[in-house]
Amino acid sequence: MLKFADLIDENVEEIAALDAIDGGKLYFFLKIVEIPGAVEYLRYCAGAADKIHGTTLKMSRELQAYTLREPIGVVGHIIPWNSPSHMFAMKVSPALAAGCTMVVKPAEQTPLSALYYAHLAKLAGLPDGVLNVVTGYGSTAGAAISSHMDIDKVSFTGSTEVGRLVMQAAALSNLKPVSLELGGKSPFIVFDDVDVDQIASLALQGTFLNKGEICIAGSRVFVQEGIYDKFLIKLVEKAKSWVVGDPFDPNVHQGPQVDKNHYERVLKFIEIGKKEGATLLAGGNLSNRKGYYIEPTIFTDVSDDMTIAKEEIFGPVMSVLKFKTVEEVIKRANATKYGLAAGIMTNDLNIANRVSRSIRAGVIWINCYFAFDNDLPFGGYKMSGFGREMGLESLNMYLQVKSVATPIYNSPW
Ligand code: TXE
Repeated sequence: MLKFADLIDENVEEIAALDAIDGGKLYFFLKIVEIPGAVEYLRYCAGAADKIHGTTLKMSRELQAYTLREPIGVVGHIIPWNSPSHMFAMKVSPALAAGCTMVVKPAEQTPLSALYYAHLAKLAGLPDGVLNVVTGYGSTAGAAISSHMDIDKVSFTGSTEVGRLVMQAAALSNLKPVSLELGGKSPFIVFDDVDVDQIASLALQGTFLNKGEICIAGSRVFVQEGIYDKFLIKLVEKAKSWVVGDPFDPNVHQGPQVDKNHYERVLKFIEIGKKEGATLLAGGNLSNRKGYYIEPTIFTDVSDDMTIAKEEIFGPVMSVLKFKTVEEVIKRANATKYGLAAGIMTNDLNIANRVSRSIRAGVIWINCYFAFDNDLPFGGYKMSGFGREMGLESLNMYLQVKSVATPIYNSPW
């Protein structure tokens, strides 16, 4: 695994170029942040590989017993297109450390880096058959994995609709355990006491990073009424300097959407936002360059029941919502079928503590957003799925616990 990590480091420019070409992701972000982060997680899991063990149990009867933690078996990883390298590492690293073999199916939109990783894994000396990459469409290759009788576990990241199909196929085949990381509509809550300039920048990143194609995007921005107008002015000012263009240009903040289908889907949401009566404060237009570019778009006067406030758009579209009290914002932030992440921006410790415990989401960021770390478990509540990736928690998804017991005095039971 460490050799595999070194080889990825050595080829980072080529892999970054593949993900940029395939997905329209920013080349420099891939090269400097995303792929090095993926490699670090591979190393983190490699470090855990020889420290997996069970426990000796103190039994209530005259039995000696212990647990073994064994690899779960053959794992199927079905991954999406929005962060191909990060997703690959997040799924493959703990499964390798746990001692599993696996079949990885990258998304049909972005299969290139996964194939390159398979090639590097072979060069690193991983035995044949341990890490297999199979490209193909979801309804064929993906469905073959989730319904396969010889696959022991499926780890899926993608849409909530397909997550349901994966779980159904697992239930109808061999009842393999499933972990699902699905969509989100995360609240980014801004209280009156913050530094408006700083938090407006963070809010912008929270929605528009990776052109909004990110499951934890904080695209429901709740702003407390005392700073609402000031905050909007800052947001618009910053959105104007957000550069959309060629993902290989180091000065660009946002590349094109992944493909035509998705581009049209995002545009449809912008139209729905206008029709349902939200105010288009910034963006909303196509960029005048050729390709699937969309301007960073900000809607205000958004109410909780509007489609743009409820559905995951997965594009550069922010909804700004005004609130008055802590109680009110907790209720409204939780009024969603999703529960992946939340951002709480305040210098008031009591508010931060109270809101972080009241929001039903798997990751809460206080005065930061997208603050990932190898050690930080990541996963959803509600219809954002279940199971935890990253951290040492992720190993548990790929391990079985076996209990072994024997009488202490050799007396038959
Ligand atoms: O995802 P799909 P799509 C959300 C986001 C996006 C929407 C649609 O809102 O706009 O989903 O994206 C494989 N059996 N997210 O349609 O189809 C597919 O080949 C087994 C959030 O691209 O869920 C791909 O490898 N597998 C998200 C993977 O599932 C199937 C990331 C994801 O594709 C399958 C992506 C089937 N029947 C989209 N059908 C996140 N949580 O980060 C498809 N697949």
